Amino acid sequence: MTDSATLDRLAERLRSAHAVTVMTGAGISAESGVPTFRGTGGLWRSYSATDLATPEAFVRDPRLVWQWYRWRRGIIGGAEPNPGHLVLARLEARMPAFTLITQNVDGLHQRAGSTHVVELHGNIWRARCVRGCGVVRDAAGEAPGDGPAGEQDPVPVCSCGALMRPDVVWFGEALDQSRIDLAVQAAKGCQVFMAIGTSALVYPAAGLPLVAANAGAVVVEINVDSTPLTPHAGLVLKAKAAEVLPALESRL
Ligand code: BV8
Ligand code: ZN
Repeated sequence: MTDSATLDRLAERLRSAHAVTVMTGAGISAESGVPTFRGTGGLWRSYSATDLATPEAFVRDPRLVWQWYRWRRGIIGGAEPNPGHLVLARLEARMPAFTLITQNVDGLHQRAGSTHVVELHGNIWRARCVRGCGVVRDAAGEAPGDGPAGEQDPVPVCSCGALMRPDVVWFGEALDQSRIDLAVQAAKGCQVFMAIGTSALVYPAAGLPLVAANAGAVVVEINVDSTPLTPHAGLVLKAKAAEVLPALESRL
């Protein structure tokens, strides 16, 4: 089936749907210049994300981990939401029930105007106390000199004296239960579930499209590549998100 025929089918399903759920991964931010995890540029120095995005890495070398997050903040801070993000924000405004679940910590969906966003893996622009004294600060509140005087790349310290860490979910860490519940509810309650720009390898997020399929929704995959989800998808668009989403919107 051509992409055009698939786009027509998808537009038809969206028009008749009451509830639509979208789950995004790093691929939707790729055209904003934010490196994906598995694509080229996904490596920082010689480290892969799974090396650094772990509690063990933070215990081992918190400064290195903060250097990595600051590097990513630098890239994300200089990036703009792309047409893919913008179409999803507009779809939210026009659909009766629309839930956007993201694995991304970049905050670009919110900058595009999306309001109903479930950030499964947290947000890079917040930091929280490792001791869990409840202090959560956004990057703006983080003074560059927020560590021993004059130290390059200081590790931010909480008012209780403990270290601050990025407010994201690391590998081996449990996701926030209330966010998982929201995501599962949205997957079970939709007629159309769109998985956009995700390699569908990281769990529990990668299980959500199948939750939707088992609840009777049509699963749509938008990705430049095939993934473990492709065989389970009812509609597949092998295309760039920022190119195909405006084409979809023009059909609605
Ligand atoms: C947990 C935040 C347990 C940090 C992230 C079941 C089976 C196997 C393994 C597991 C399992 N259950 C749990 C695990 C372990 C693990 C896991 O899934 N490992 C994988 C690697 C096998 N999961 C966990 O550890 C989770 N926690 O299970 O805890 C527990 C329970 C109770 C008590 C204690 C513990 C936590 C997972 C979350 C980790 N944090 N991020 C940070 O960002 O710094 S994950 C991070 O990686 C992202 O958030 C995202 O989820 C993932 C990357 O995936 P994608 O976003 O899809 O990006 P990727 O680069 O891989 O792919 C991009 C895709 O886009 C590609 O397909 C490409 O083709 C496409 N693309 C590129 N350009 C475009 C495009 N598509 C369209 N348009 C384009 N232009
Ligand atoms: Zn604290």
